[in-house]
Amino acid sequence: MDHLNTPNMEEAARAILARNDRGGYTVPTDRLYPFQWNWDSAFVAMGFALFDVDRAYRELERLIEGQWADGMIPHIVFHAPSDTYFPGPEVWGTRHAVPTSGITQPPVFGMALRQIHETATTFGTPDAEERTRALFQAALRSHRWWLRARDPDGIGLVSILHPWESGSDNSPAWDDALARVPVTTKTVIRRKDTGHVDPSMRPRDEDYQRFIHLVDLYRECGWDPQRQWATTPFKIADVQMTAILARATADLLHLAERLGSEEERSELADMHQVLVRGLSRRWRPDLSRFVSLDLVSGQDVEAPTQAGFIPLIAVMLDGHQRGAATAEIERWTDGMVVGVPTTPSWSAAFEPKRYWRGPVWAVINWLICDGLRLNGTEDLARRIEQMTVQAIERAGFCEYFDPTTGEGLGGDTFSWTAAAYLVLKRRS
Ligand code: 9WN
Repeated sequence: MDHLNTPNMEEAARAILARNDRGGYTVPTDRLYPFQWNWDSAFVAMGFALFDVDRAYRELERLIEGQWADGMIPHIVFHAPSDTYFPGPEVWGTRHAVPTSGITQPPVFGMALRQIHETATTFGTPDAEERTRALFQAALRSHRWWLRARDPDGIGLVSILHPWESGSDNSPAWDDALARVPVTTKTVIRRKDTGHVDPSMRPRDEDYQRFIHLVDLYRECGWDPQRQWATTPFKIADVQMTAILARATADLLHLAERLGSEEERSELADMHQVLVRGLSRRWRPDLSRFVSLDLVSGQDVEAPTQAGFIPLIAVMLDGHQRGAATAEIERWTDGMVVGVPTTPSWSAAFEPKRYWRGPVWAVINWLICDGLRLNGTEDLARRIEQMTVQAIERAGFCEYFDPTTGEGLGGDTFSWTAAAYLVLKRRS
């Protein structure tokens, strides 16, 4: 689809964001994902910030309409009904005024808020400070929830209790832990995704059975965080999630320098230190990457996935680690038409078209490049950014890309791919 490579690509990206707008919030793509998703919206807001700061704020403001009283920001906010997605609000059975799911997703929110605020201040947007303050408080409440509900033992790593929380749903990283989850469900599974997208590009039915088993279990816990923590067979202290939380905490701390109280600054500084320390302990020199920890088995999660490099957005590596991580990312990308694969081609778990088991995701590359830049590895960051931009120009604004061919896969006219294009194009 080389015809897509025109100077109008940026216009096309903005048109996708406009087309997926449902009134101040953006659906990831029509039909396949007809609601507001947590981390999608944060990436999308950073895309909007480049040309419409007011709309960027709106995206986050609409997301926190779904925030729970305990601070959790759910992974889906069901603002308006739709029957093109499973599982809908009736399966989750949560009790929030605006219907929501009962689990969360990576807290990119704080990273987006800092960026939006900085753009707004540069352009002198009149109500920026007031809007940032309100969103800052929401973010702070959600970070407190993360530490309280998802690191009750204070190990400096936050846990996911469901693969959907990671945003990398069927990643090989969860295979061992998920094998402990029964395939029995109380809810009747009526998948809609495989009616929109080729089933070979989606999680398997067995994955869905286990995903829904966990939803049934947590619904029966009344969505109470302590009961869920005590009963779940799936509990992984995740380095990708922790890294995003740590980076977002640093960004909130930065905002707090001007907008927060002394107490909030010291609270955020403590939180940041705890998370960075926790992450630093997860570096494995023999693997040249970070590894998550399965809290049920007590084992390291050694399956090679992109999650191992995401801590670069939060941790300053020493020279040796930096060289090793960079070489490892290059090794994963060598021989690929487009990198960085979410699972490397030399892994037995590699499936170049199946969702989080190999395909390249533009927002993951965005995070990896932010991490490389933070760690002073500009060259590789620029190369990955250019590769990502070119992949989108060749194949379109697809949900993900086959690393071995560059083919665009999954849903099309995808919001976060459009946002990633706008952001990465400016850098490349
Ligand atoms: C479940 C919306 C979301 C992304 C996730 C991606 C996919 C949902 C699904 O789509 O997950 O949350 O039904 O497959 O894995 O990262 O946020 O784009």
